[in-house]
Amino acid sequence: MSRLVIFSNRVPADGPPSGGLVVALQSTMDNRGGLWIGTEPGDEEPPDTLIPRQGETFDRLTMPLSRAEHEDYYLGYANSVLWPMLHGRVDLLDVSSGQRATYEAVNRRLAKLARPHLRDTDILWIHDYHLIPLAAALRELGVTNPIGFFLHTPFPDAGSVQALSHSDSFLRWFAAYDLVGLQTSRDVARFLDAFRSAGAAQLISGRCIRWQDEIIRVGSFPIGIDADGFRDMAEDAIRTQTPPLSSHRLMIGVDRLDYTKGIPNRLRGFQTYLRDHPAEEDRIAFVQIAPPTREDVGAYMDVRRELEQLSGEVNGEFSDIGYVPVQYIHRAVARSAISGLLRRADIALITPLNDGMNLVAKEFVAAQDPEDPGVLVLSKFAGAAEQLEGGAVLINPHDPASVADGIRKAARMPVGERRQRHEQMYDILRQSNGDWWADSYLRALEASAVIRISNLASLGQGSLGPMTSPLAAFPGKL
Ligand code: ADQ
Repeated sequence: MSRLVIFSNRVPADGPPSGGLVVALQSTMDNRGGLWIGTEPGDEEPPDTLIPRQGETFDRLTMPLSRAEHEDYYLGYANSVLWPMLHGRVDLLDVSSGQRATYEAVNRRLAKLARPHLRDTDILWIHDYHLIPLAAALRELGVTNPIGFFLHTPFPDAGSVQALSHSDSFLRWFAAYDLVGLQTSRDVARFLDAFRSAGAAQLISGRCIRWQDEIIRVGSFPIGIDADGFRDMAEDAIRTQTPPLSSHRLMIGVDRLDYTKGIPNRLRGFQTYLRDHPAEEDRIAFVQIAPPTREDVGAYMDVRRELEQLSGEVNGEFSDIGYVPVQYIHRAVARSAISGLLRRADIALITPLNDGMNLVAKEFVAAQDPEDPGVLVLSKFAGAAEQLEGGAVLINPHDPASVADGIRKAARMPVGERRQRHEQMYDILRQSNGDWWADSYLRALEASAVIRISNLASLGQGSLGPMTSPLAAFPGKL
């Protein structure tokens, strides 16, 4: 088996994983071994070399970033331009051309420093929006290995891509990959449509496009979790943890505190629910865990303020002796404690405005007691909705009445229906778990690379008609 080399912005430390990308990839690397390369914040003058980091099951190398690189590459271009753009929040774009140059320069420096550590037989798998130009930089250095890319965020609509002043170079970065992996088939349709909208695109198949003399392959590979492992952790957790002291039904939200996660929207939806259902027996205690992330970026401070104000407002309006409607925990909570809380919860309220997948939705389903499962209330804009739409209660996070209606439906759902919905979702999680995700992606990557190496040119031949919109397959859904 070829050695797998993963690239991502951060390299995980030894110990329990945190964050969606690491949660999903670490078990693959624990089982298969290999090399994981990333960056880390460094000093004013970081060494121009990769530093080995401690780790047991696989090797790790990091490239320390200078303070200026961290500011312009990580906080700047990646998190203040690409992250909002990829989530369709072009109103939050903070474009400064210097930042883009640093973003490309960091990718080129990483390619140069990684190059001597690569073997001819390695398979390279690059992750997420921080490192999109890395394959192009590696190819410039003569790397011919299979190189795949996986985007953990949604792929945006063509209009958002065009809000970048260099949208053609953004699209071109993807052309250096043998395979671009996205979370959902809707993302694939948007990806193809972005090339169509940029002009001179021809669809070779539903998964392959010719654009400005480049062949680009794409596929949807919904990221999965180890459902049985998470269920076991949740069972252990409730045996050892003290239960919360509330006699009310428990509803839970778990997110990084990010404006894409729609946390203020869910509080407004909960507020609407409480206004519409004043009876004692309809009360629900809502626990929202939202630790800080990216606090140096302005938009994150705004959402924190809004959330603090809204939870105070809801508690002011509805608190009673023995009842506090909202408990907002603004710190990281251990994964095992989260699994126990998810298991205890009667409802999970997951309302992102836009989300690549949302692993918490899957973790909630995995954590449930199959005999008495809780109900997943899920935004239709989470990637997870594509797989879980038959079992979850889907809502529109922009409409407080829709959120409130989802909560009411979940709170009143009879046990028979809860069991049947849970069973359906759990089966899907088991079939498409984290190992399946990585294996199916890597198999497809190897197949794509074989085609590129053996016969790239002939694929683009033949008479291909003008491309129609791939989004036509998603009527009313976009
Ligand atoms: P994230 O935006 O980080 O991931 P998510 O998919 O929900 O979002 O994954 C978060 C992971 O971190 C989960 O395993 C969760 O349990 C954990 N986590 C979340 N909040 C936590 C908290 N308060 N304390 C401790 N742990 C917490 C990105 C994309 C997602 C995509 C993933 C994986 O934005 O759309 O699903 O990558 O591809």
